[in-house]
Amino acid sequence: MLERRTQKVQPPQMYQVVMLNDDYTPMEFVVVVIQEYFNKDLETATQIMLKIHLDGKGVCGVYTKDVAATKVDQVLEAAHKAGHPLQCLCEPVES
Ligand code: TYC
Repeated sequence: MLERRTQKVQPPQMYQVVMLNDDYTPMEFVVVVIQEYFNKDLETATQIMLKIHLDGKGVCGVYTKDVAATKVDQVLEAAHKAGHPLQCLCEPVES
């Protein structure tokens, strides 16, 4: 019989999508991006944007690896298309 103790399933490693501040991307654009790709309401998106503006970076959301990577791609593509230097990245959440 198989050992039950060896069957434990770990929850997946989660990744946070971190957005970085810059001096050129308009605040309004960042708020729209956070609303659109991270499903935040206007007030929450504005708070996250202001935190990034003041602290240099901020977490927009926490996802599994593939979803986080897709969010990064979407943000970078939207920023590039709009001609803004907005940067974001994903990093593993400390467990
Ligand atoms: N610092 C930018 C400005 O003053 C606004 C900004 C906020 C840019 C957040 C990027 O991730 C960012 N226009």
